[in-house]
Amino acid sequence: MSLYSAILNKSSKGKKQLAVLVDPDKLGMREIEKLAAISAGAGVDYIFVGGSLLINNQLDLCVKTLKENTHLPVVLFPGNTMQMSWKADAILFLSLISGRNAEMLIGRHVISAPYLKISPLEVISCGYMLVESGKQTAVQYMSNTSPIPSSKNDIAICTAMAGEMLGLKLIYLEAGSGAINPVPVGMIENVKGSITIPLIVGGGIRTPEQAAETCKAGTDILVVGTAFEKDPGLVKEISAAIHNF
Ligand code: 1GP
Repeated sequence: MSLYSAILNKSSKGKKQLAVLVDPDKLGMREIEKLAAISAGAGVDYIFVGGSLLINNQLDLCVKTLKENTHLPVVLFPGNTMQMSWKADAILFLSLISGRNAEMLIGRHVISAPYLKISPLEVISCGYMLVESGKQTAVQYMSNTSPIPSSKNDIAICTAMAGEMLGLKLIYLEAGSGAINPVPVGMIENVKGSITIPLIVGGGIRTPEQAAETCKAGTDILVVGTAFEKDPGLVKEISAAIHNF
């Protein structure tokens, strides 16, 4: 079964899914091994790999280490076209539909398409939507785009609807890594109510309570990175909070 079919299957049954985000620049291989082992034992659904930059050139090694230490699907969540590894299982082919930067909407995709075509990666298209979250985040700066204001549910709804109508397979509401404020619950509810494809939400989730609230609002896949880098013990707690939801 393809990864996307598995995501659709779980989402259609109302099963909440947790993705642990690993940024190869922020963790050493020992820490990655440990996080992989904890994730596998805690019922995590996916490992996402990516970051705004790749300073250490450790992507391949990071994916290999993850694959050796867990059976979980490893999904590339690339900050740019350099972040490719054939060792992963799938890639989120992100189009930054909240912005008006043509490079992020389609330009980079044209460059990477022939490479992805011959790769063994499952390519899953994803409408990526940045939401204002209290301060400028790395992804806003690097993408040179403005986020959707957190109070503008109508803009978020229409953007997500357009993404689905264009044939994108997932919508990702992103507050940004380490965001002060996560995506507002009201915006998640509104967006979820206006699309039929699975909804990913991430950025600034630090507690099991926030995780449960986010899932209750309609998130299908919750992504957490920073909180797990600081305290890998939280993986178990947040996984329990969303899977027993
Ligand atoms: C960032 O949504 C992810 O792209 C996760 O954010 O690091 O704040 O958990 P955090």
